[in-house]
Amino acid sequence: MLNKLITLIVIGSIYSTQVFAQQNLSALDVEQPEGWDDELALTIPEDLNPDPDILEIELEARVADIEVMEGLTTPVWTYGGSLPGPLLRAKVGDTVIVHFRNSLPEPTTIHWHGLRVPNDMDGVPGVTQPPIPPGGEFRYEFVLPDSGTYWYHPHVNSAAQVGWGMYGPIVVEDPSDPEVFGDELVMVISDMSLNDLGEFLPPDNGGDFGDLFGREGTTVLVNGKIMPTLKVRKGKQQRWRIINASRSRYTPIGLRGHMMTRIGGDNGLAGRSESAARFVLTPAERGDFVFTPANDPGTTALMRLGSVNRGFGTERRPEDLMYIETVDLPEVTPEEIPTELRTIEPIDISNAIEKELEMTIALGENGTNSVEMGFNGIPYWNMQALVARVGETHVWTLSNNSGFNHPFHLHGYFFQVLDDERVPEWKDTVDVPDGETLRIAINFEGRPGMWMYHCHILDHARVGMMGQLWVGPEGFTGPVPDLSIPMGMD
Ligand SMILES: [Cu+2]
Repeated sequence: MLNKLITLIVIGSIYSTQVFAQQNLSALDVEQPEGWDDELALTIPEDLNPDPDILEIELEARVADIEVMEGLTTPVWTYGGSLPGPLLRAKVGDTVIVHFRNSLPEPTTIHWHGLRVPNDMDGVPGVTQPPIPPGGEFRYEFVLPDSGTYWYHPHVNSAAQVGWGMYGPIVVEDPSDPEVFGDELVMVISDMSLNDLGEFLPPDNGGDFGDLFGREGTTVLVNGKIMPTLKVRKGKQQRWRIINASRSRYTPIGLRGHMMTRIGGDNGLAGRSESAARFVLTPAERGDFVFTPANDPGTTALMRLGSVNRGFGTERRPEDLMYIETVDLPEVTPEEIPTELRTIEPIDISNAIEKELEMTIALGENGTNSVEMGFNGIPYWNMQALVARVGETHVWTLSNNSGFNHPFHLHGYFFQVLDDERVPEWKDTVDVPDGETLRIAINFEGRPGMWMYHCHILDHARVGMMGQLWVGPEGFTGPVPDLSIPMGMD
């Protein structure tokens, strides 16, 4: 009897020691669950250059048969045959060399969204380079000056080409990022317009209404997959770098019962972290989050894109996105995420030059029967370039009473939104909601040339909501080049 009691006490104490130990494990003491991100794996390109500071790859744009919907093949337009295109990962200061070949049936280019590249690497047809014809090649080479989450996509017939699958992620690492952010997962959210046979609907589906509302795809994808499963362990944090690569869809991110911690966005870490139940990403916008799994072990949750109203009649029901499976392992204690992340000095606007841009929609006006969008009432094919000079600081007032939200994107330069309510951060794409006015500050720190600005609802850009910015050399006083863009250069 006594022996039995002693045995029980010993077993009991071993058990409680184990439980105690597991309850005290912190997020950094354990690995992610086995195969946690297998279903979200991205293609990693072969680096042809032995120099650790150079990422040199071959990239071919081509049509590839991909099983997007189960049991059906879709002729997806791809970079390198994968959907999304390969993940370009490098660190701040590295050089990227891309030997690009166009094997598509129509011209294309690559625009490196958000990267502060030299002007001739910006990928805008007829502006910074000729369109690359079928069978043509182009060598892109640039240095990565800034950490952050970026992406690449065409700037030719981009509403259609992006809708057909032409996008890929870029991560520029900052080696000094704290380990407590967790293991990294890059998620490219996109959508495609497919029929029941897995075939693409026409890119101009819905005619004028499609242009006006922006075409949201029928099928939502994460890393090219419908409803993949991500495995998590309760308390074990993951760093989600999310890119919205949709041509028109806004993506509200969140999971029931969880607070998301946003640590950054377009151009690296924000000034401080912030928590909320959901964050909306516009097309082309990125979000950098720490996700702390809070569901009980052995349960699976459905993560959805929440409902969002981006203007008249656009509100949708929530859309299924992916499964979050919490594995059956004891929970661990999450790491503390710092609040202060980075010092972001406000741009000095005391001598700023002011510009005003109103985002406008004309319906059956301007002598046309169709939808025409623009800035200050002018579509891009009639627009003269805005002018700046290296060394200048500008404040642009972006106003919108068009009935729809528009995500404003500026090529080549980061900006700051002048709004004390917002977390300080660098951005290249920002939502301008209907009925609101936003002021952004830009410092033209270098890299003269012709740059673009446009709405990143690509259907809106195509029907005119796009313009050019000519950044002249420092102190330039000569005549400004006459620079409207021909139609079709979107
Ligand atoms: Cu728009």
